[in-house]
Amino acid sequence: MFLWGAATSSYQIEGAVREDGRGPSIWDTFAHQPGRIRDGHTADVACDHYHRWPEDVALLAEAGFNAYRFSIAWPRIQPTGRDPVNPAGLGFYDRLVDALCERNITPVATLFHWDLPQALEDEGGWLNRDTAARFADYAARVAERLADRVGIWITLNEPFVHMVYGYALGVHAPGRTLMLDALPVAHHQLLGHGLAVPALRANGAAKVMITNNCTPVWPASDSPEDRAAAEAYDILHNRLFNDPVLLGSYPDLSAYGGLNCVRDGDLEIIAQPLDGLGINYYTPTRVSGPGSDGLPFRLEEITGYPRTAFGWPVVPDGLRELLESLAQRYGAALPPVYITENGCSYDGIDDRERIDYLAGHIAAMRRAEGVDVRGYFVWSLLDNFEWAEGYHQRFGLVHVDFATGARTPKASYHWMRDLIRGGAGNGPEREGGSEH
Ligand code: GBH
Repeated sequence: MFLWGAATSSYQIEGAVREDGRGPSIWDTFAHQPGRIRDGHTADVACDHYHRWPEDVALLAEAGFNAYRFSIAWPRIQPTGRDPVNPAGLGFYDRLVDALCERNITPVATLFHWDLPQALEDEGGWLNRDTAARFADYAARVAERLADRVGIWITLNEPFVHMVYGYALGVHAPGRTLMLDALPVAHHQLLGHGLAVPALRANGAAKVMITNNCTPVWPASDSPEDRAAAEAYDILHNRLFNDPVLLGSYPDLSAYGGLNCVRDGDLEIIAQPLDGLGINYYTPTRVSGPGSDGLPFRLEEITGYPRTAFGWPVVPDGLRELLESLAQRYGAALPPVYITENGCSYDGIDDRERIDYLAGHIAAMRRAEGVDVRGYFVWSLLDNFEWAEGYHQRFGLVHVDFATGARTPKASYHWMRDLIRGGAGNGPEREGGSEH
């Protein structure tokens, strides 16, 4: 059965950051530092999902979603990043998973959506190889409790973004500005993924995958310089995370100074066979080359497309292009693909632009040839804490009034419900539902 779902992440929706024994995460620390988040917003309360989750499960059910992608906050499970486990933290996700199952909604659980326990950051975070082993232990603890009911496990969400925004540019937690010295963060996250896969399966996990955010890379012109820049950017953004997982090898990273922290046997650990590949798609990336700062590329604006409220260009066919390029590059090594995030920021409850966005991207997904696409998850169920933007960007199918917590389904929510009811639930290939 094709999975139609909505996605969220723990830090962006839960709030209740000091409740029931949760330890601090790097995002609590970061959001409370002055100047980090637009207007000084924090996620201390966010959507208050920690208390309002029954209402959110009801919203999923009423829309007809048969899957829900959420993430588990590591510092609720292991407040310091290691045992002992905090039973109240596990209990929260246990009740959530039960409620989803009662409504016939497949739980899709992400283990790491960037909220690392602060205690592990104090030991170097993902720059420290040991964090990979800690992650596998945490994965085992969660699976012991939930694997009998979770349909799909996702180890990491977007290790590229966590490395670049968190450790290279410092615009996300933990706020480090290491530029190319951040590269070990890629390897240690991937190693954590590779160690977690067998830990999850040993504890009963049915399906395991990773979610990478991928982007089609467009050279700004046909010049050899721009084409070389596009290839270099493709290596950093897409292949650095897909190649080791699917092929067991790193692409040529010499333009970035190489990876010096890889030990014998690491790539075998990372290249565990997977049950799927999660792909988050938002926009293509246009580059020219080379950059002026020692980088082999320069990011260029994409013109000639509409933009979301965030300013991101809306390029639905980029999703088809991306899926087909994955099929071409990886061939038989490409497992079934799940679009684990796709969505946009727009204001308002009568959000016709979001309907156009979703309709365009779902149509593009259906056009893609040579890829076995098994699921599509809208980012996001709820308006939520959009990282460095605070509450300014609204990605939800459901509007949240952050003063009261009140939820109001938007036009796009009703549109998704009609799409799923119209028979789209039977497969990605069928044209279901109404185009408004
Ligand atoms: C995801 O990251 C996250 O998983 C999720 O938590 C987040 O809330 C959601 O997306 C929305 O941001 O400036 O036009 O070149 C998305 C990663 C990185 C994708 C920046 C778009 C830049 C677009 N994004 N990227 S553009």
